[in-house]
Amino acid sequence: MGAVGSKQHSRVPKASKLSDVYDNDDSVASRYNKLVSAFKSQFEGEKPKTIARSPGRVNLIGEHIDYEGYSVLPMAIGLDVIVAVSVVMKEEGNVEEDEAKATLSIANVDGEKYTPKKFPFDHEQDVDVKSHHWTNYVLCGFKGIFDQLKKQNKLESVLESAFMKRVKKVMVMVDGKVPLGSGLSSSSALNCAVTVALMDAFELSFTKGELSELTCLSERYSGTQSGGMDQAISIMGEKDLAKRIDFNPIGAMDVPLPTNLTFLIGNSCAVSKKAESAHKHYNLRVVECRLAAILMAKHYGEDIEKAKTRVTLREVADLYCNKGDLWTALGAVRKALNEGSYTKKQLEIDEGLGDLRKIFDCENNEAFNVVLQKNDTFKLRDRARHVFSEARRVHEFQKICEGQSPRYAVSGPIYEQWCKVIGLEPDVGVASDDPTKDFGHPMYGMGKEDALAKLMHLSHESCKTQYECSCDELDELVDAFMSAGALGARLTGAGWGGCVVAVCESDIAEEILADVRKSFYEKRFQSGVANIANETNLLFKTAPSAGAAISHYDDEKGVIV
Ligand code: NG1
Repeated sequence: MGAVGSKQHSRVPKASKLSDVYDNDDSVASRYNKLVSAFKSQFEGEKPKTIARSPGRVNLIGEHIDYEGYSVLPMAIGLDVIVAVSVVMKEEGNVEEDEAKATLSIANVDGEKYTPKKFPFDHEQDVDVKSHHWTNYVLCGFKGIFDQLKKQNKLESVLESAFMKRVKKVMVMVDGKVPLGSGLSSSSALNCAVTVALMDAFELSFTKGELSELTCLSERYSGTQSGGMDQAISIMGEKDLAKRIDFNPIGAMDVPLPTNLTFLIGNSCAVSKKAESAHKHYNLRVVECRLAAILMAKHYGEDIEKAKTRVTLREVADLYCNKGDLWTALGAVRKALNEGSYTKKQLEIDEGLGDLRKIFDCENNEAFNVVLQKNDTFKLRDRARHVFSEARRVHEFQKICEGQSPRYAVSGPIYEQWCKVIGLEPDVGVASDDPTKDFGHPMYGMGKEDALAKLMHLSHESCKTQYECSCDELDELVDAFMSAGALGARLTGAGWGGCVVAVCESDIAEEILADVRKSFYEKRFQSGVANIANETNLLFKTAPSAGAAISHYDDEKGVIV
């Protein structure tokens, strides 16, 4: 079966009953009831109108390449964020109410841990990135809706509409089940669920593609230079299908996964504090990739001022590397970029880039400003090597899922070690005049399952050694899955903590879970690093789940309609 089903032009589906979205609606029904009661008690008896949900995701392959323009291959998971919203309108002819400023009140079912906050109903307010309150992501979603209207030249007319002029207060109640800081994209699930709920409550309608793009951009208000994968799969995910998410323009193609394989998720128990550490992790990588793109453009003879306008590695590879051929791009990396790190001085003076702050528009971009203030060295070759090789692995992974025989895996340096783990003889490298020599290892003749697993494992090695976004706990958990009999395992999401995704033959999934529980989690339960009460959210099987959905609450029937 070929890649089909680009769904960006369709709208978020309306769920008329919970079983439209969830497999098990008993526990889900009580969760929705709890959301509704929390809403009523927080907002003095008001009733919710719209309830939207948007899921977390697990990325099967394609890490840290979405912001470089390359396709990634995630699937939505069953864990999601649900958001109940209602809008109270000003009473007609009530002068006092007419003059009062409208408000946006945000609360959480777990109000002790996630305290409520009230904001003005003002889409121009700033998100306070210096204090990392969970409601920041709700504000991102709120602002994104108006940004989208502006982009569509509809902002003025919507603001002047009878509906918007009469808004008195907007109430938002949230319940999240995606574990925080785990690489399963809790932040985007929240941002997307809020955006979809508010869109519906404000009587607006955007396509899935528009929602994916606007939530990608709006999440940047929280301080990370988000790439777009998480929001796109949260909005466009579908039951039983992984998706290849493309960018510029955004799209989601169905990728059927082999039915005899099961995907497992394990949380490393190392929390990745994405927003707080962005300057030395995520945003630093975005900066390094851009610098790599600029130096590659310069290597291809571009005038320095022109080269400085290059933003992504893909842009440069498409122009100069045999129309974006990834093998050629990998070869070019070795010629264009030095091994090791560049200092700021080397980049500004020796490479002639001038003030880096200007390139990254630091006056207007605080996220990049902090990166340049806090870092003096930038690794470019390893980062670019990861990006191009990972993009290639995504391509191979999709093709194999679609039935093509395995061909090449683009490997990192410890390919031999991996062969030992799964008991294969290391392949002989490819011809020595081939630019792919450091990276390419044939997979001819390999079974589909082993080949997919191999790609996942090589992806982890590349994340670990080239992109340096793994950590000891993630590596230990990858090893625990492999020793337990998984075919492949890798960190998923941004890394530096968070989760591992592993793949195994379905009939031994339970055995593997039991083994990993013993080898990785038992000691953590004992030491208190992990909470045993939370066990089912730490280690579990997962399958592709539905994406965002909208439902409406009917108080009389007391159900979702
Ligand atoms: P996490 O931090 O795991 O949700 C982040 C980015 C993605 C992508 C991955 C790395 C956001 C919201 N998400 O995911 O776009 O770049 O890292 O592949 O920033």
